[in-house]
Amino acid sequence: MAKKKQKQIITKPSSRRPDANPTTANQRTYTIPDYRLEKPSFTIRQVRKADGVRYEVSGDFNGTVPPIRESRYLNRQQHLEIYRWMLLNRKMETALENLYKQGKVVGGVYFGLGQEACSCASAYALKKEDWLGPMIRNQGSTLVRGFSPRDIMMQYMAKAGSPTRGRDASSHFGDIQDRNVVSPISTLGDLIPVLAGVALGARLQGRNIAVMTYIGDGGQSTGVTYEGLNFAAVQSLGLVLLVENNLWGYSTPADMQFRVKDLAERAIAYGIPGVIVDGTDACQVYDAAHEACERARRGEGPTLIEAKMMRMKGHAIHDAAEYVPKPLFEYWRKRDPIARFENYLVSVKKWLTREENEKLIADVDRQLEEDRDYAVASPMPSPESAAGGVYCDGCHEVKPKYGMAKTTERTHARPKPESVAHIK
Ligand SMILES: Cc1ncc(C[n+]2csc(CCOP(=O)(O)OP(=O)(O)O)c2C)c(N)n1
Ligand SMILES: [Mg+2]
Repeated sequence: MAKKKQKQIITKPSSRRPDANPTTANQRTYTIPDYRLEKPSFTIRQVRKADGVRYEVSGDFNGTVPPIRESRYLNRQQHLEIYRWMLLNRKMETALENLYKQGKVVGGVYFGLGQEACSCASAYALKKEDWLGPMIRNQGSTLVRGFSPRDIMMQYMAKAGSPTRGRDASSHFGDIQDRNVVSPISTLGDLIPVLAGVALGARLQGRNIAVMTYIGDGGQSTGVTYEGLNFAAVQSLGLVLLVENNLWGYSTPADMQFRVKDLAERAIAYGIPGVIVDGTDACQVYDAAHEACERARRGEGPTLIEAKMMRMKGHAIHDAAEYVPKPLFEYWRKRDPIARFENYLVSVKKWLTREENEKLIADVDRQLEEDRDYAVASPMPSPESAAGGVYCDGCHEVKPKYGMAKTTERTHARPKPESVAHIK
C-alpha cells in the first residue's frame, strides 16, 4: 500500500462562533498520495567562494536503490512495450548527440536522459482519441504517440522530409490531423491553457477526453501555469499535468525556485487531486497517469502528477552542467530508470530472458541505425520552399499584409518628404 502523507492547513478560528475545540474544529486536512518507495532528501545551497558562486548539496546519499513498484494495471506485454519505448528514447538521443558532434544538426539538442520513464510511461496511458502536448525533453512521449526516430532526427537536421519540412529545427512539431499532438511551445507554461482548450473543444463536441502535457519545476512558476490549470479545474477539463521536478531549471536548483516541499501540494490550491511519483519508475508513472486519464475521461477534471527525478545532462547540448554538484549525478545514476526496469523485467519478474532482452536491444539498435542512415541521406529543403507555409501547402493564399516597400532613387540633396522610402 502507498504510504499516505498528510498535509495540513490550519485555518484561523472564527471569532463569532466559538467552538469547544476551536483548533481541531477549524482544521482541514488534505491528502497527497506519495507512491515513491524511497524519498530522497537533499538540500542544495548557493554558496559564495573566493572564486565565485557555486552550489553545494547536503543530505543522505547512502540509501539503497529502491525496487520498481508493482503496477496495478499493466500486463506483461505492456511492460515490455514501455521498456522498448524507453530504450528507443535513450538510444535515439545518443544518436542525436553523435549527429550534433558531426555537425549535422541545425541548432541545439535537448535530452531527456534520466527522464525516459516519465515521458514514455505517461504517454503510454493515452488512448488514440486523447491529446498530447510534449515539451522539449519529452521526445519519448512523441515516439510513443507515433512519430518515428527518423522523423525526430530529420527534424533536428532540418531536412525536407521532416515534420516541419525544414522550417524549424529542434522540437517544434506536432500533428493535429492524425496523432493528436500539439507542437511544443517554448514559452514555459503556455501549453497548459492550449491543452485545456483542446479538452474544452472536445467537451463542446460532447466528448470527455484526456489531454496530457508537462511542465518543469522551473516552468511551473509562470503565471500562465496557474491560469491554465485553474481554468481546467473550474471547467472540470480532463487535463493531466505532469510536473517534471528534475531538480534543475536551467542552472537554478529547485530549492531556489519554490518554497513548498512538494510541488504536488500546489494541487490543493487548485482544488484538484495531486499525486507524487518516482519519475524514474515507469510503473508508478503509468499507474498515476492512467488513473488521471480515466478521471479525465469521466469528465471529473484535471490531475497534477509530480514526477520526481533528476535531469542527468545540462539544459541542452551546449551546457556541460558544471554547476551541478557531482554527488547528485552519482546518486541518480544508480537510480537509472532503464537499468532498473530492465532488472525488474529480467531478474525480478522473469518476463524476459537474457537472450530475449539482448535481441530486443539489438532490434532497437537496428531500427535506429536504419532511421539515422535514412535521415542523414535525405535531402535538405529547396531554398524556394522557405516561402511556403508550415501547415499548409497552397491551400491558403498567404498575401503580404503591408505590401512591399516602395523606394525611389536617392539624390545627394536632402530628400523631399514624398520621395522618402516608405512602406504602405
Ligand atoms: C516563460 C519563459 N521564461 C523563460 C524561458 C527560458 N527557459 C527555457 S527552458 C528554461 C528552464 C526550464 O526549467 P524547467 O521548467 O525546470 O524544465 P527542464 O529544463 O528542467 O526540463 C528557461 C528559464 C522560457 N522558455 N519561457
Ligand atoms: Mg527542471
